[in-house]
Amino acid sequence: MSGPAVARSARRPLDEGARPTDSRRRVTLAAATTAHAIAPASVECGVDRVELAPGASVLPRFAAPIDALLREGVEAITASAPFRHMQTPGGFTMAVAMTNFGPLGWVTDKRGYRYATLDPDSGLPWPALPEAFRALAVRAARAAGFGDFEPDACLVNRYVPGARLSLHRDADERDFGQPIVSVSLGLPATFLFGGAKRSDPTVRVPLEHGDVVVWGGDARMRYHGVLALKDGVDPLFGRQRINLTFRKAG
Ligand code: MD3
Ligand code: FE
Repeated sequence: MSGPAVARSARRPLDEGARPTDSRRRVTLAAATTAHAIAPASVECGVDRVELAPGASVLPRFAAPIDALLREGVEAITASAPFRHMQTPGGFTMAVAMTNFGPLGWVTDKRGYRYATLDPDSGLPWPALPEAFRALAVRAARAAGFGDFEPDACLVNRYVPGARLSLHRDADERDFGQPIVSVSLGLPATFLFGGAKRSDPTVRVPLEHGDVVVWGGDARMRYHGVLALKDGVDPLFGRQRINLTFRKAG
């Protein structure tokens, strides 16, 4: 096996003062996975990047410089589209609470999984996606080699201690050629990254506050999930983890 697949240059994308990924964390991330070479695009734009597998890149702390703004944005939308625990088609209540931003929102109920233009709880359109959120996702996708990403959906997941997301694939979007950009905020979590089949082995990827992961290419349809959240207190988000997933769903 080759060494950790990481690269970093002096220029930072969002904030000159942002701290670099410490070397222990780079090694932890790289050791969790099979190391892969880094495409030149991310090196050119000066972004730390760890490639978990072909098509899957972690951008450690990429969102940290705008974390306060992201928290305010999430708080603002939940005033009009509150977090709720949706029902799976099989009749289970999800442990993760969800809401959405943008033209399309992911929903699940007894009828199945789908994207909807209206919030089923209010009958109103989902809150608009703030420009700073959209720009963050576009920049992250570009840094990972996906230059023409235009998200039309942002699913917001809230985990409290004990909440987990079982192994699944994201298959409700129209074009699987489009990546998914995920932003982790608040308490750390252990992400499970599997293979093409549910029964394939998984690797555990630690995700921390501010980490952005871009899932595209060969990684796009792999099984994945999140282990039960450990208790703790995040200085900005408190006793919870928020995950934003930006998608081109329609
Ligand atoms: C790997 N959310 O909302 S984001 C989901 O942390 C979801 O809340 C998790 O899985 C969370 O569907 C994980 C990371 C993620 C998103 C999409 C993927 C990983 C992925 C698509 C393919 C492979
Ligand atoms: Fe998913």
